[in-house]
Amino acid sequence: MPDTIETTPRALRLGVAGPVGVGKSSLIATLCRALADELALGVITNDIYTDEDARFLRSEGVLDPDRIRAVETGACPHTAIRDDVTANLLAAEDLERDFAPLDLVVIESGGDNLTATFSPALVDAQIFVLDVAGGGDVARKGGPGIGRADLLVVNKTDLAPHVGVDVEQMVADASAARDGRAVVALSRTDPASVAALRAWVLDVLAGYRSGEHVAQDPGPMAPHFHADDEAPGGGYVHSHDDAPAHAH
Ligand SMILES: Nc1nc2c(ncn2[C@@H]2O[C@H](COP(=O)(O)OP(=O)(O)OP(=O)(O)O)[C@@H](O)[C@H]2O)c(=O)[nH]1
Ligand SMILES: [Mg+2]
Repeated sequence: MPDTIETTPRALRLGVAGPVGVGKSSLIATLCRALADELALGVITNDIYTDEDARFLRSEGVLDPDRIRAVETGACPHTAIRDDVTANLLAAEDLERDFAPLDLVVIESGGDNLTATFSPALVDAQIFVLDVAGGGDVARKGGPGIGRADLLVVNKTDLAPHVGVDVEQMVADASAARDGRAVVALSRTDPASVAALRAWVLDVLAGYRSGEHVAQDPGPMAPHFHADDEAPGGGYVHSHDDAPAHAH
């Protein structure tokens, strides 16, 4: 019997969050293509009602389909990536057990608004994604993801001429909101931007393995209330009349 137990460090868990349709699944497909030759990968998707994103990623053929697992949250996306991360943690552990050793598990949040971020109990690092089609001013709107995610991606830069957005200005606004934290302007059609994203991930992975990288919490949701809660006194309030009943 050996008197020490060899433990392999677990995979880096990388969250990808951001509003609906900004290109989170596409970014993950791009990352898988860029990294699959050198890293052992797994992906977890979070959708409210379906496994649509997992299906999309499987159909892209970027990974063995069984390395892509879906968590159906049945509630607001932030519930499963922040308030109770159990389902995602179990999915990550399952992936790691089934395909050990993995280097990287990428977790896609369901599309939400500007306020949803991952708990550091679930991910070691997180990317917040905006796209130029959402408007250049979004970068100035702040919030925990824009301000403090480990990386902010300004996506779909190839669309900028069509939607009248100045990418350099949007990146400058985003950088100003982030106290110098990293920003990458990305288009899946621009290999140099994909290389920048790939290099950022490899850098975080190296920092994680050396123990230098520390998971950061970008901060909680803005106070809000759900239709089945009592309204708090004042403050920012929104309700989810179409969401299944759930509590926080
Ligand atoms: N032109 C262009 N379109 C893109 C790019 N990345 C993604 N898209 C398109 O944007 C749309 C939304 O992409 P998704 O990857 O599904 O976005 P998502 O953020 O995962 O969406 P939800 O999971 O529904 O929130 C799709 O039609 C993509 O083809 C890009 O770099 N350039
Ligand atoms: Mg998606």
